[in-house]
Amino acid sequence: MKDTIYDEPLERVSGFRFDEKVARVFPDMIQRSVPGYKEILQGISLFTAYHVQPGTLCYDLGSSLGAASLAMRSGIHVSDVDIIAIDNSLAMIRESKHYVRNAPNIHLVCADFRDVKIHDASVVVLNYTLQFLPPEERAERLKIIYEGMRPNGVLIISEKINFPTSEEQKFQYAMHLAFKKAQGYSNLEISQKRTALENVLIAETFEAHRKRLLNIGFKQCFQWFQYFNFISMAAIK
Ligand code: GEK
Repeated sequence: MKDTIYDEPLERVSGFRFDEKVARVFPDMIQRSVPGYKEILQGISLFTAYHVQPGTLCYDLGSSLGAASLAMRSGIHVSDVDIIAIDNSLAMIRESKHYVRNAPNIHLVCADFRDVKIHDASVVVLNYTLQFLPPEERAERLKIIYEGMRPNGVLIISEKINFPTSEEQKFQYAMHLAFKKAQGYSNLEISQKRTALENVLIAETFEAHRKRLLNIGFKQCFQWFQYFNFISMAAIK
């Protein structure tokens, strides 16, 4: 289904929520809004194949319709591995059942991922989810994830980011705007969505992410993907 949520002028644009309307059009919305989304899913499959350990768990935190869980699943070639897919939107969890119904090792959990204990994890994915947590909570949350991971496990974090110089900030944001227009979004749709995401999605720089992950104890942190202001990082415990 095509995303037309913001194509009519709204009297008042309220804060973005992952409700039924969004869940219904989500595959189209994310594909047309996030440059490189498909390539990142391919990367998640490859990271999983390389890092997953037998007898461990994989976590997809903020799983939406389960795309990253399915990507992880395609990379698992060792025995006794389950995938825990967690999202706090009931609409998303309901809709995701259509996508993951033939995948018995994917367990859908409707919960705030901050309330779920992470343990025995060899692969953890935060694919465009951390950006929705208040920034002041992010270090503590990532530390808890780190503690629930096995040595040599991988944490993959994809985020919309900001840049340290105003020139690059302007340049990359203009290119993202061009990307959305090329995907068929109108100026009205783009500006109403931007208003809805203000104070809901809070971006940071790659350097801020990297420093925090290394401070927590991850032994390596690399940026492995970038398409304009969207990046993906891999941190190794
Ligand atoms: C994908 N990873 O397709 N606990 C659980 N879920 C949360 C929380 C939270 N605290 N905060 C936000 N979410 C997916 C795409 S979308 C990204 C992720 C986007 C959930 C929220 O309900 C939504 O489903 C998801 O995180 C973010 O690979 O739309 O920009």
